[in-house]
Amino acid sequence: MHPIDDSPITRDGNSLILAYDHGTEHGPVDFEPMPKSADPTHVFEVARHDAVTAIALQKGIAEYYRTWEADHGIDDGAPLLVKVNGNSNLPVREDYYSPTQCSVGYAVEELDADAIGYTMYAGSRHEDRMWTEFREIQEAARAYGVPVVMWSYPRGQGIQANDAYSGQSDPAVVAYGARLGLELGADVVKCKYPGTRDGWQQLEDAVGGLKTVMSGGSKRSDEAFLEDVYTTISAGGNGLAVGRNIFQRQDPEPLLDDLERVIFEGTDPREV
Ligand code: FBP
Repeated sequence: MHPIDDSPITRDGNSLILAYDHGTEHGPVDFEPMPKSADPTHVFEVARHDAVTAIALQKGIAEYYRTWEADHGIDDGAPLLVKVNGNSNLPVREDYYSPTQCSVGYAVEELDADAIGYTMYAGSRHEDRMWTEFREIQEAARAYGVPVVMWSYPRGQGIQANDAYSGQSDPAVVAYGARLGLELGADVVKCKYPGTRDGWQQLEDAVGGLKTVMSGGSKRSDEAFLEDVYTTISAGGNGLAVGRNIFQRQDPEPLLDDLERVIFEGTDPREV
């Protein structure tokens, strides 16, 4: 059986992954609009909503999560997706690169991870290195029987220099990144929303049935956000991996209620 088929990170084939790796990727600036979100335990509580099928954390916060669960006697928290690579926006690099900080063995054996996450920057000067690192991660995840979610974000000098592409949000670039998830052996591919239904359809047409989830992006209104999510679901998408649109809200529960209906019941947001 394919590791995603009986994985707790999906429900009826779809997922809502609450991403909370922003302290690594963007820094504390992402917590400023909602200062309580800097406290991981606040977000761990948010992840207990029924709609959430996984919480995506870097190694250190994943250790914190498991300790918090044990200290509070929680045995029904959100499944854990350990993001095994990541990078801050502090270093000066010649191009995009996301180094590995956690082995799959540590994630599964020590953290009891339900899934593994990996960011891939195809188009960067460091693409070759990342492909090699991903190979090791994907093969280790197969050996443990845990699914791999690829954050597939083509970006860098190769994209900028290619006249065929208008940038990292170009639907052709997003679709290429999604296809690489299939080619390289991911179980779910997480992609930036290319802005239109046609753009998401182009991606779906490229992935041969691989599960796809939309990357949340910067905070917008409930209506605009739900509309984007519904657009991807109605074009064949399998859900969402979202951070700022949840934890930057004072009370994310009503939006999670609505997302649950859109993602798992296919409800048009104009009806929720
Ligand atoms: P958001 O919903 O807040 O966009 O989070 C999704 C995510 O992929 C995070 O996992 C990650 O920290 C961030 O976006 C990376 O975004 P970018 O590389 O575009 O800055």
